[in-house]
Amino acid sequence: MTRTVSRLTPFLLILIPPHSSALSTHKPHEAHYYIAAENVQWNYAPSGVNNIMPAKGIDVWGDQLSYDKVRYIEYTDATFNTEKTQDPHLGILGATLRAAVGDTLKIHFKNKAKQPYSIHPHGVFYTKANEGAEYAGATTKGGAVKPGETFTYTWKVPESAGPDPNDGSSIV
Ligand SMILES: [Cu+2]
Repeated sequence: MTRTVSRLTPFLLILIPPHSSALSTHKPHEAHYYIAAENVQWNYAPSGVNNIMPAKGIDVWGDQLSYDKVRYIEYTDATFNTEKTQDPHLGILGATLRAAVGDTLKIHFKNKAKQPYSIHPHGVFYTKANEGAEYAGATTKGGAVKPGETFTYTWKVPESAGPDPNDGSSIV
């Protein structure tokens, strides 16, 4: 039996301040990312062992370990042919997006999955068209990108999105 559990996998948005010493020469720029939503089979315990809570065994995942999922996979460019390698410890998580205050993120999103998907960010500025969310009376193309279609989100990183002086050097 294969259960269909299509849930969005989250991605990381790492924001860094403009004034930290390492970034004192940072020039605001556009950061382009190419991300596709794709149906995959995801195995929650490929080792056959529950490495999180061994005493609970592998039954915590139900009667199987692999499920239909949708992942956000990063590619090198707009052809969406070559996947970027991702650190294995990120597991099912989607691409890590990095930006500094003053930058503009351009997220080229292609829906290779079987139903509509979007990307909705927190911590950045966006217009309604770039919000990546749908709710009553606010249907946008980017809020539900149809299978086979592409949408480019534009998100600006304002100073208020960066860490305050007493925060660490980056925030997630
Ligand atoms: Cu939100």
